[in-house]
Amino acid sequence: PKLLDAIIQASKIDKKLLAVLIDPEKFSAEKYAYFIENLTESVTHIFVGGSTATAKESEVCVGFIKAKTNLPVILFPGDKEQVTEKADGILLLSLLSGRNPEYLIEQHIKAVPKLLNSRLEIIPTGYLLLDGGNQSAVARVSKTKPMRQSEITLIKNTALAGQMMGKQLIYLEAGSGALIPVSEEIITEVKKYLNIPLIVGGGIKNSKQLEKAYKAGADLVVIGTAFENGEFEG
Ligand code: 1GP
Repeated sequence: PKLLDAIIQASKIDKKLLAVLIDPEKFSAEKYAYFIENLTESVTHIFVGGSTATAKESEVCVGFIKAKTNLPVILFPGDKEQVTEKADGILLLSLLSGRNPEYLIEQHIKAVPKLLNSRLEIIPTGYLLLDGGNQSAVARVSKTKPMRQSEITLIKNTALAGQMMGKQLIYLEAGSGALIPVSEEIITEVKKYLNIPLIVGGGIKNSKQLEKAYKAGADLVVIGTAFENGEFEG
C-alpha cells in the first residue's frame, strides 16, 4: 500500500503533510486550473470529496486534477457515488462519532461493486466529527451529532476503538468551515495513545493554526475552504 506507507513513514520521521481538499460540487475547470498549478510546495496531497457531490462531478474533478498534478489524489467521499477509479486511493471512512449505520457500514457495502475491481488503494479510516461551533454539512447529511470538544476521554477512546478495530488512519474533523478547529488539547491527547497517523481538518485558515495542529501532533492537516477562498498563504 504505497499511499498509506508514505503517510506512515512521514509520521515516523515527523515530516508534516498537508492536503488540499477540493469539493467536486464547487469545482470548475476555469477556477481550478490556475489554483492547482500554483499550490504551495508544502502541499503533499489532494483530497477530493464533498457532502453532496454527484458521481459525474467527482469523476470530472478527479480527471482534471490528475491531468494537472503529480500529487497523489485521494478520495474523501461523502457518499459512495463519489467513488471513481480515476483517483489513486480512497479514505474508506467509518463515521465513528455517530450512530447512523448508513455511515458506519451501509455505504461501504454499497461501494463494494465499484471498489472490488478498481485499482484504488483503500485506506480504512476512522472518522470522528467534533463540534466546530456551527452546524456542519457532515452533521446535516449524516444525521449524526458531533462529539463535544470537551469530551476528551470519549474522543480518545473512540479513536482508539477505531485503531483496535483495524482502522489505518484516524481523522479528527471539525467540519468544513468550522468556527472552532479541533483543539490542540484533543490532538495531543489522541496522538499520545495512537500508533497510526492522525489527520486533522476543519476550520484551519492560516499558517499559525496549521503550525499549532502540527505541534499538537497532527501528522496530516486538511485545508479546504481557506484554499478555495485564496486566503491561505502557505
Ligand atoms: C473538511 O476537514 C475538511 O472535511 C476541511 O475543512 O473547509 O474548513 O478547511 P475546511
